[in-house]
Amino acid sequence: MTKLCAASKAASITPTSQAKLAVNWMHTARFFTTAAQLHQLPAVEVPEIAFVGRSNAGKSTCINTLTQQRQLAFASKKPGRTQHINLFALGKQGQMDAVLADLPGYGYAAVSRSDKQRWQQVMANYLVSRKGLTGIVLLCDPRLGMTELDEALLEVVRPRVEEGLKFLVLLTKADKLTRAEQAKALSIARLQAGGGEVKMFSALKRQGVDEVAELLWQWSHPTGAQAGDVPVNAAEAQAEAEADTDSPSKPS
Ligand SMILES: Nc1nc2c(ncn2[C@@H]2O[C@H](COP(=O)(O)OP(=O)(O)O)[C@@H](O)[C@H]2O)c(=O)[nH]1
Ligand SMILES: [Mg+2]
Repeated sequence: MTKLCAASKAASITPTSQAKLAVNWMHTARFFTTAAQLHQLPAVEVPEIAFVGRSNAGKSTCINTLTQQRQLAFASKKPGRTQHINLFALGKQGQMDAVLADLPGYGYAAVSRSDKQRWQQVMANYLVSRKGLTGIVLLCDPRLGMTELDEALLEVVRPRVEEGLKFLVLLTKADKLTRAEQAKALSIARLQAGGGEVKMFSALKRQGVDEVAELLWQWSHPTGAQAGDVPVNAAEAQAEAEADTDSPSKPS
């Protein structure tokens, strides 16, 4: 309780402390539930952020890196086998304030045509009609670029994005590209995403981790954090950030 008060007394949240708060918030992620069909998913009252992308794009690795948990989203050695929508809860225990949804990867060649069609349908239903869906992170291996399937997904969500659904394209495995290649991949993806937000990410180098955590925090807390909403360890991060530096607001 005292820690929450300490956080709420902070005059303002600086960019660095906000990133720390967001990173610590991501670390609260834990398994919530799993379902094979949209109608089997529970309704949730908090913002939900979906991670989508082709098999092997680096989705599981990205979720594990963002949440600093090795096995949260199973980094499958057999792409296309995780055919469930998995939900992870974020926020202090007993006070879930957002949900991450890990959707099955698409485009895996060895999956039968009927399985592919079934999954495209489940995914499209989810993206079009899931209530509470606040944002989508589309992961894409920049060495492949945005493929037809990614573009089909963009088309499916376009009406919701026009109505305010948040959207981020994350170009993964940045460590495999030179700086020049990264710059080129970013500009191509920005064109394809129609001006939407695009960022580079590397789980290996931890590139983009703070920025993505901060963006997801902002998507989930559009009016800013209320003291009571701040998870305990995020509040700790805030207090630490205040103590870390010779901040002018620190009493002398
Ligand atoms: N070099 C590098 N490899 C990565 C990165 N992220 C994922 N990978 C590799 O890409 C492959 C697919 O990753 P995975 O997370 O299972 O992809 P998913 O099918 O989209 O969930 C695995 O061999 C990962 O080790 C990254 O940032 N850098
Ligand atoms: Mg995976």
